[in-house]
Amino acid sequence: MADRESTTGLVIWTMGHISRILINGTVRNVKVPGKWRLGARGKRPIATGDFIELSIVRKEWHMDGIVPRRNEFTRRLPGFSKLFPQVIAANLDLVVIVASIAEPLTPFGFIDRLLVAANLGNVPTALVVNKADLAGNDQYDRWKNNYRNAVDPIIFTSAMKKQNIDVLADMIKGRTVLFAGRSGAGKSSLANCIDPNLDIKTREVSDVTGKGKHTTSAVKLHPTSEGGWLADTPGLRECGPYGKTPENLPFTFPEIERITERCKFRDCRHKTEIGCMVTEIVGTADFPEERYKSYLKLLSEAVEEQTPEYLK
Ligand SMILES: Nc1nc2c(ncn2[C@@H]2O[C@H](COP(=O)(O)OP(=O)(O)OP(=O)(O)O)[C@@H](O)[C@H]2O)c(=O)[nH]1
Ligand SMILES: [Mg+2]
Ligand SMILES: [Zn+2]
Repeated sequence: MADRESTTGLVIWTMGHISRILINGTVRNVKVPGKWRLGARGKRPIATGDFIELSIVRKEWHMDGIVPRRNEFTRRLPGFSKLFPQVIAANLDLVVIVASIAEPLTPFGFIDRLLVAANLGNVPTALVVNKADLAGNDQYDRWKNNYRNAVDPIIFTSAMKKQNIDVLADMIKGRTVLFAGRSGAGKSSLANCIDPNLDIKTREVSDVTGKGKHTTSAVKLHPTSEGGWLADTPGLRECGPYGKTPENLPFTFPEIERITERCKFRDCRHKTEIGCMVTEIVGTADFPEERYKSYLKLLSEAVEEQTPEYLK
């Protein structure tokens, strides 16, 4: 009897019951077992960037297991009352949060949600503020002041005027990177600037809503030069960071995390507690008001999410 052939493959793209997996240099369609599909109760679904243990059974590749992830970028699946994780991508070197400074302006609150999701999943982050050609110095300062202590690096780009594309290209060189952000922010445009061979589709920002329409349909890894991978995501409308709790949330805000030990109470939630050092610095350069507002909003969501069903 021949040895059972087995190997490890990389998920390039996955949707429903089919994944496209790079197996020994060839991309193949492989069926996803029910327990690893999106929405399966209590399980982490399979994701782009996953390494899969595979073996050949009756001439077909079968998934035997998901190699434990080094990290993951996950949100709660929108539109469900129950909490289901949607792993957007796994095993990343970097999440580049692509925001646009205008047309459409990405709200700070949304960026904060992506930062929290990445921090919860242990994925390093960078903030790219695109469409810099549409903004002036005062707006750059507003962004820099808000995010200076929250994320590093922050770069201002223009896909249209080709500003700072070299800096971005250098940042992602040879790495596995996910571009995340709202529709119309310019993720696909930036990806194409970095590597014209990628030829990812872009589309006009919707004239009616100014919000931009979805042009990218699923998270897909594209091979880049020098051995890296770039995942272009469809614009995310919502991001509910999955797995946040009132206890872990303070550690996903670097401004809080840096000084949280100096609060009087160990379990301080940095709201109205006596001896809270965090509330002392809110509104200073160390912790801008807008970032604190995001923290409070996410904290109340985290409290809500942990309320047992029978009390809701
Ligand atoms: N002025 C200006 N327009 C830009 C820039 N980058 C992208 N755009 C325009 O913004 C629109 C949306 O760009 P896309 O690259 O498709 O945006 P996306 O983030 O990939 O959007 P989805 O795929 O829908 O998530 C297109 O019309 C681009 O030409 C920029 O730096 N400056
Ligand atoms: Mg796109
Ligand atoms: Zn505190």
